[in-house]
This record gives sequence, C-alpha cells and structure tokens, in this order.
Amino acid sequence: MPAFDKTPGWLDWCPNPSKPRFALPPGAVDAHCHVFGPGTEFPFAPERKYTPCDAGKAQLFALRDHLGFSRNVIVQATCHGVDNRAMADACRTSGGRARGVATVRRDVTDGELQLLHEAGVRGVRFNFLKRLVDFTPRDELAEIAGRIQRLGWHVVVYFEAQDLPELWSFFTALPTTVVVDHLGRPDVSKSVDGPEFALFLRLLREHPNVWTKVSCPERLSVGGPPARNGERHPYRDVVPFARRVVQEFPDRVLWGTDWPHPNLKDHMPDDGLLVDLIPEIAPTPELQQRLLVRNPVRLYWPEEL
Ligand code: 0GY
Repeated sequence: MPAFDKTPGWLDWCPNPSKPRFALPPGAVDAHCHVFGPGTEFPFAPERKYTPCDAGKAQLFALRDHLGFSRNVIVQATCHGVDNRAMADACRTSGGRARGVATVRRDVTDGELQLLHEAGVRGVRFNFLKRLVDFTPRDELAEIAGRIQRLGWHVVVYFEAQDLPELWSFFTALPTTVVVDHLGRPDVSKSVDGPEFALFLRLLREHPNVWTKVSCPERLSVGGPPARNGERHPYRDVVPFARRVVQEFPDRVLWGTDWPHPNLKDHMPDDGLLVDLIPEIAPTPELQQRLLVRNPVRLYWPEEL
C-alpha cells in the first residue's frame, strides 16, 4: 500500500472537541461530513489536489455520538476522486445511520449506481472549485443528473458566490433537487443585503427545488479564529447570512459539521462550538427541528415519512 505524505501545513481535525451546550433534538442529522481513508485501506485518488490526514468512519461515528447527533450524511471528498469506496463502506457499516453523496463520471455503469444506492447513497456532488477539481464538461454533468434522477437522488453543488452568475443557467436546468453547499460560499465581508447574496436568495426564491446547507461558518468567516478560551460563539459574521436563509426557507435547509474540515489553513474548529452556533442561526425549536431532523430525513431517509 502506498504511504501518503500530508499536504504541507495540513491541519488535523480537533482531537478533543468540547461537549456542546446546545442539546440537539432527538434524531438530529449531521448532513455534511466526510471520511478520509484511512489511506492504507482506501488510498487517495491520484488526481487529488490535496493529501489529508486519515479521518475514518470510526472517528466520524465517535464524533457523532460525542456531539449528540443520531445520523450522518457522508459527502464524497475530492481527495478520493470518483473512488467512492471509503464513503460507501462507512454508509454500509453504519447500521442505517449514515447516507452518502457520491462523485461519479459519465462512464459509471447502472450496476455501479445500483450498488451505491444499496450502500445508502442518495445524491451526487458536482464541484466547481478549481482548487479542488479539474473541469468536467457541463453536458457530462447534465447526463449524470438525468441518470441519477431515475434513482430518486439529488445533486449537491459546490461553488463560490462570484461564480453563480455563470453557473445559473446550468443549475436552474437540473431536473432534481439541488442542494447548495455552504450557503453558496458568500463573501461575508459584504452586506447580507448586498447584490451578491441577493442573487443567491433569488436562486432559492425562484427555484423551489433548490436547497442549501447553512454550514461552514469556520470556512466563511473573515473574523478570524475564535479565542481559545472564553468566547462560546465564534464566527458571528456568518450568522446573519445563515439566519436569513433559515428563516426564509425553513423547509430547504440542512446543517453539517464539515468534519474533518479539509483545507483549513489558519485554525481547526472545535466541533462542539460549531454545534453551539446552531441556535444563533435557527433561533426557535421549530426551526431547529426542521433544519436538523425533518429536512434531512425528507432528503435522505424519505421512506420513514
Ligand atoms: C468541504 C469543503 C472543501 C473541500 C471539499 O471534497 C472536498 O475536498 O469539499 C473545501 O476545501 O472548501 O465541503 O469540505
């Protein structure tokens, strides 16, 4: 098995997250997290843009229990390319407590899609960040969306706010539910009432099949890392953006930790603190129930409804 050297400066996940003060509702879903390897068992993809630390399913499930979540949605990370084995294995062995989002190419066979479905996969991810992936032609992505629609899956898209105008017509033509990662990555140094975020809100307003994850305050914040001791609610500059979306679109929002937090350069968040931000962005028990339980169940465990 090949040995992998981590990308220089790579920050490992927090080994001792605090216990959240916010008590998650029963059945809460961490709807955006990843597994990395372990590299000796599930080697990273040759075309990867970074080499992470190991972050396997046992560690993910331990974090789930520590924070008080019931379930996970494991999103294929780009360091594994289109080799979905680590993610699918974690879903398959979770005792029904994890569902997945895969990455596939046009050459994926119907048989392979069926096996992913049986493992628990319910969506595919299209990534538009050049620092993470090479370009895939739009017609290939459209073809994949048409095929996975027949399985009842959805499409997860990851892009940055400045690219939304160019991607708009592609996204709005997709035939499935479309879930936008991390609030469409707004520049939170700009106004929540400004034109950039207005375009994102318009996407949600005009297209009822578009959902979003109000996740990654640690990635979006420009306020810098939180003080190590003292402040219990860091990343406050992201709160107005997340709260605006939760309040206007309460039935189309998801929340996730983004553990093990790939590509953070300055600091690694305490996952307990991230959970403690939830009541800031979803201020009522009703909104929390939809964000953390009802919405992810509709998308990932619909057979329970
Ligand atoms: C995230 C964000 C990032 C990375 C990936 O699959 C990935 O490699 O999604 C990022 O670097 O912004 O959602 O984990």
